[in-house]
Amino acid sequence: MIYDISFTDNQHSRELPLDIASETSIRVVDSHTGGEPTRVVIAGGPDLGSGSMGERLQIMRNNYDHLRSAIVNEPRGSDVLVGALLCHPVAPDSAAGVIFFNNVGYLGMCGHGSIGLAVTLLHLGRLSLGSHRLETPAGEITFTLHDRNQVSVGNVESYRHLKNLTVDVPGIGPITGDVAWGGNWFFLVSEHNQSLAIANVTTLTDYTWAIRGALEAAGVRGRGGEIVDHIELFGPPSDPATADSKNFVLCPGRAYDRSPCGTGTSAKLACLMEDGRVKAGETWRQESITGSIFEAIAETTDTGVLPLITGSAFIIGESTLLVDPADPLRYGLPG
Ligand code: PYC
Repeated sequence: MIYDISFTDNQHSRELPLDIASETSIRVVDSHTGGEPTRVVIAGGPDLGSGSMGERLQIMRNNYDHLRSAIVNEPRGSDVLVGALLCHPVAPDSAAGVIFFNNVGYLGMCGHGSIGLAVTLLHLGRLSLGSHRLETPAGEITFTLHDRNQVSVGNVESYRHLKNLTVDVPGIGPITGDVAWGGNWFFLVSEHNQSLAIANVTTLTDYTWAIRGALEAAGVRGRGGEIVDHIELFGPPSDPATADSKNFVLCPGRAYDRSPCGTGTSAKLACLMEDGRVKAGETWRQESITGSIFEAIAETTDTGVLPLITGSAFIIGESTLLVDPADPLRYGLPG
């Protein structure tokens, strides 16, 4: 059941010109999902019209990118923060629409962010427990609120695009992986010589950043020509009794995902299922570099898999961001 969801669009337009109002006061709720933060903008965001989430993303990118930076970048945020702009949905039976963004740009979909958004809407009393539809730039997804923290996200169709692709990475050598879609584009690497330990994140960041650069230099792209901007390394779990695999995920702005990455886990599951290593309906437990775990199952379609990702989020703050026109750093440090 949908309660009185009020959306970010036009929150202050009755009293003040939108630009002034939206740059003055932005209400946000912060949560973390397995350690990865989500900042949901619940009021004071820009008016992006009534088109699809993909169309609104383009308007935000073209006209309001300074607000993205103001909301997630330092000094109000940090490189690791993912923003989620709550929007009016197009379809009346959707609970909401959302545009996800980070320190350098926008995300088609975000698994941990959808879990964070769901828990935020429940926390605000705007949604009840149960299943709801959510419109994202990558397509419509569903989420089910099991309780105040645990959420299952029915992600967009996920699939492998390229198998066993080898790129020559300067300073590292040949690296082989798969290019797969899970709502974002991933290069998934299981064969590497890295230790997936939290103490090693600086080295892991440099290593995966080098792989990303090599993919770009080699012209490796997603199916529609999109940049492959998430790099995912896999290794053994800390404890095989609780997880099947541990990952390290490099995000587009060089931050690493503290959660197991919902879209990355979806991409992984698509590859595992195509290889027959996980069957439809079997659970895959993906551990993150910080030790948090998502559980994933999927059913197959003609062209990929439909993953269901389960994780938990916790509310960690509610605040009003103030953007003072006199502040030379009002739009944040550039990402
Ligand atoms: O959970 O899908 C995800 C995600 C993408 C980037 C950061 N988290």
